[in-house]
Amino acid sequence: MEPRRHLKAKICLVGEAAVGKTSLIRRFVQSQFSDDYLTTIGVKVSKKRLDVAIPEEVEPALLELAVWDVMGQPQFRELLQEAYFAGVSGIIGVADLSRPDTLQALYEWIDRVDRVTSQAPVVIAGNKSDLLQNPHFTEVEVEMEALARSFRAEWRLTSAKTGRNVEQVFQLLGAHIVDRAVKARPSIGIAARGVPKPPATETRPAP
Ligand SMILES: Nc1nc2c(ncn2[C@@H]2O[C@H](COP(=O)(O)OP(=O)(O)O)[C@@H](O)[C@H]2O)c(=O)[nH]1
Ligand SMILES: [Mg+2]
Repeated sequence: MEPRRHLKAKICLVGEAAVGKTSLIRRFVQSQFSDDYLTTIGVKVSKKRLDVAIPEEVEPALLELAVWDVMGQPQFRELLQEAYFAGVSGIIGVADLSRPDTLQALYEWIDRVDRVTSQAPVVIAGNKSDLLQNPHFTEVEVEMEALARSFRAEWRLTSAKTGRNVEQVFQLLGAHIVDRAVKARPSIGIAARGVPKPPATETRPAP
C-alpha cells in the first residue's frame, strides 16, 4: 500500500473589515461562533488538519493548514501585507453579502496577494448568508459568479453564524491546493515514493 501523503500549506483570508474573516476561521477551527466584535490587531495563525481525497488514490492526503488571519487595520495592512501573503498557497476571498461593495473590493484584495505569490488558488465566500432576505440577492449572486470566474475560483454562500458551508470552503481550497501540488510534483508528501529500487544483480549478497 502507498503511504499517506502529508502536506502543509499556508492559506489566508482576505477581504474588507468586518466581512467575517475571523469568525469563519473561528468557526472552522473551533466550530463556534461569537457575536462579539473584536477588531483583529495582531497576526493570528490557526492550524487545522484536513483529509483531502486525491482522485485515483486510496488514501486521502493529510493537509496541515496554517490559516493566517489578515488584520483589518488599514495602516497595518500596507505595512505587513507582503509578510502576510508571502508563501501563501491558497486564498479565501470573503465578502459580506449585505454589503455588495465588499464583493467588488475582493478584486483588489486578491490582486495584492497575487503580487507576492504566484496565483494561488482562490475560493470565494459570500458570507453572512443568514442575513439574506434581501431582494437584491440574485444580483449579488451574479456578481459573485463574475468575480469567481475572473479568478477561476469556486464560490459558496457561507455563514459563520450558522456554520453553513464553512467547512466546505476550506475543504474546496484544500482540494485545489493538493491537486495543484500533486500535479507539479507527483511524489509530493511522500519522501520515499518514486525513488527507484536498486536493480537486483547476481553479485549482490543476499540480505
Ligand atoms: N449574521 C452574521 N454575522 C456575522 C457572520 N460572520 C461574522 N459576523 C459578524 O460580523 C462582525 C465582523 O466579524 P469578524 O469576523 O470580526 O470580521 P473580520 O473583520 O472580517 O475578521 C462580527 O460582529 C461578527 O459577529 C455571519 O455569517 N452572519
Ligand atoms: Mg478579523
